[in-house]
Amino acid sequence: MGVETLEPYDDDNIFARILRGEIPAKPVYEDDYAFAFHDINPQAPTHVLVIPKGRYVSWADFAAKAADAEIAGFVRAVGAVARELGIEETGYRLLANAGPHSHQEVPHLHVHIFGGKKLGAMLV
Ligand code: IU
Repeated sequence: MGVETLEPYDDDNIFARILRGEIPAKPVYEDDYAFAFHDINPQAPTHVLVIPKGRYVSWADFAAKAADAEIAGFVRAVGAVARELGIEETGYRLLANAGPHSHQEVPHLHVHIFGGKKLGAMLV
């Protein structure tokens, strides 16, 4: 079910359950601040989601509430994942949806990493 408005954090959202190990995911990377896994419905040859371990709905929520170490750790993790996926040289796209206008489906902040082919021009 889609998000109707940007809501408070829901501890039963699917990514919270993945973080708790209640639902399996195909892991790519993990450290103290972030977990990365393959998207279940890939939109590109490489399609990985990177999520912070903390309880944040959106980028703005994260930026407002997270400790500096969490922010630095998450940003570094996204970079580390792109390198580990081997797409740093060929290129990739980052995307973070927030709220209903963006079609955010899961209300736990996630950064999509798309790559592995020449992507289409950015659409809004
Ligand atoms: P969005 O930015 O909230 O629209 O993206 C949610 C993504 O989460 C979407 O690409 C789904 O395919 C993906 N996903 C997943 O990888 N595993 C799941 O169990 C569920 C969604 I639900």
